[in-house]
Amino acid sequence: MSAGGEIGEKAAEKVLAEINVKRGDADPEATEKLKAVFRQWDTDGDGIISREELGRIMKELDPSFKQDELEVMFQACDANQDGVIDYSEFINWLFDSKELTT
Ligand SMILES: [Ca+2]
Ligand SMILES: [Ca+2]
Repeated sequence: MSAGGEIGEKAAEKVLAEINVKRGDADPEATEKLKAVFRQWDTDGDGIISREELGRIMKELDPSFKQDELEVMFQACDANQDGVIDYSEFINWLFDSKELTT
């Protein structure tokens, strides 16, 4: 995929490790955990993750995370490039859209 793939992938692995979910694990419990993470990241509760929200979270996960890395990663996550990350883009990012297309 794009140049953001690697940075995005590392971050995704970190997130999955935090909630103890394996990549591609589609059981209901894993889905519930991911939903909970999405809600947690969506701090203003509007159903989407903005650049600012993602930036805040990544800084929390990794204080050395840089703004330009965030930019690259955001581009990688925002598949339809409307400037925000919705739930399906979030799932595709964490679970690798190559294997999970729905
Ligand atoms: Ca939001
Ligand atoms: Ca989007």
